Amino acid sequence: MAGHFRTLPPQKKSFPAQPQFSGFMRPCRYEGGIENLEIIGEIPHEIDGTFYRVMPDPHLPPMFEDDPWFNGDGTISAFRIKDGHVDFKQRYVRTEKFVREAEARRALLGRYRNRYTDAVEFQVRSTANTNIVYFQGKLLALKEDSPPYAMDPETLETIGLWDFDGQLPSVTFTAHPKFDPVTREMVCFGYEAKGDGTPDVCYWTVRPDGTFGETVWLVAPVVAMIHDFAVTENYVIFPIIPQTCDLERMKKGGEHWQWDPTIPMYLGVLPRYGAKGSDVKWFRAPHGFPGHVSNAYEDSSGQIIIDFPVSSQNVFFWWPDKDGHSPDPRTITNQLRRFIIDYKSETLDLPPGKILFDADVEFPRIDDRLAMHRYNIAFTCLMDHTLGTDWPYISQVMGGGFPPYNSLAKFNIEQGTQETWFPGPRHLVQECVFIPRKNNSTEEGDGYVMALVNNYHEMISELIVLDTKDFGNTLARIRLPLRLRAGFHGNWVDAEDVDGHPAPAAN
Ligand code: V55
Ligand code: FE
Repeated sequence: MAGHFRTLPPQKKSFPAQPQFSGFMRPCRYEGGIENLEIIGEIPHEIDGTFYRVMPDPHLPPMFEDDPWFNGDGTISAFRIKDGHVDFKQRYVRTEKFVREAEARRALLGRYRNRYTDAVEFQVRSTANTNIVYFQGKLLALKEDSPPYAMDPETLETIGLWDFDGQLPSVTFTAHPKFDPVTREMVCFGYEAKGDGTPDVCYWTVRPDGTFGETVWLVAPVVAMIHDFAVTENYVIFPIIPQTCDLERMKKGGEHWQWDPTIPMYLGVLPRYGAKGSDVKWFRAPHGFPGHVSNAYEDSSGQIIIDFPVSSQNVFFWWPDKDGHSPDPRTITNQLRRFIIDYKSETLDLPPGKILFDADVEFPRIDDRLAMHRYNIAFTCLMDHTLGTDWPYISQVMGGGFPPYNSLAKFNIEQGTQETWFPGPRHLVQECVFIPRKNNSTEEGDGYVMALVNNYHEMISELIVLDTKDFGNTLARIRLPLRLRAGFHGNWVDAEDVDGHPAPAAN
């Protein structure tokens, strides 16, 4: 039976002396609330809503010393912004892992996505640590190996596992569902959708009333990670990350993932409506690591345009190749590339994609009113070594984690122009969100950008607000009296949006 092949190691009383548990990455383990956060500058009073974000934050010392950052317990932070004030709240998601470990006062879940290393048998291994989205009045805390956990958006109490009233067809659920601003559907998929090591992918849509629309089962050419995906009016696209799974390795207690430099970067394209699984076409771009999708749409001739950062290296360097090789994390860069795909094309081979900007970027965000439609503006995290970051200082206190980003960028794709916001020499940035301006402005990208930044000088976190019309300047810097570790994704839920998502902009 799963999980009982080895004796339970004693529980550690402190966190391992590893970069991912040190410095700014030391676990926060904080739940609570703070009203009226300190603000430097002014938050425009028209901003009325909540910024939700999630970070992996181990509640207890992990079973294994080398436990990766990706395996920490999901912690949801909420910043409620109204009348120029900010109230902060934070809670762990009460996953099965969290609840059972808290009760046992010890780690019971073993390696990342390897149930064979667990101390007990879990129904669901989710850490709920990757994304937090709003749907039908609830928050869904997401981890791509499991169904969502639903949470109360006001109290951040965990409601429980969410299977959409028994409709969920897949055992897994992506951390990156897409929200159609026109049809109001939530477009979803799961991979390893029939369990660990299965090549099955399930694609489905959830209508705004919660009933399921399309459900299509398809088969991937490799069992590998599909972290994000893309949706247009008529297609869904699945980019495959060349980190592959081997069930036999897992059964021996090894890692779920291994980097495979020999496979191409597959892009699976499926018609969005009325498709069968056999309608999927697996296009092949040159080997590379596809990052988070900026946006995708169809041009006037029906070709699919899809933009995402690509790295030539293994971004998940802590899962090396079969020989144990992985790149020095300081050398990993990503460039935003544009791929153009004709679903009807005879050939499945694609060129490497056009580099849109000569810049090292990740975590692209857009004006979500134009999701799945022609767009022109992307906001991203940026690494620019010319900006004057104090690396000798930061590197002593930052701890381990993702490739760090020292600034935010606003890109205008058609014009080829870039604007940059730099937080200062002892700061690094996390993923941003875009908030549309309220005065009936439907101009793309007109509004505000909000992001959490890490202040290494004071070892605190700050939430910053920028006006996209004056991108280089800081409108407001909201200082937390505490430090929040590196997180993944977050989303803005506006008080004005009936269902938490913006209506389409005039296109
Ligand atoms: C990602 C993050 C994850 C994960 C798989 O950024 C992929 C990508 C925080 O966990 O489990
Ligand atoms: Fe992600």
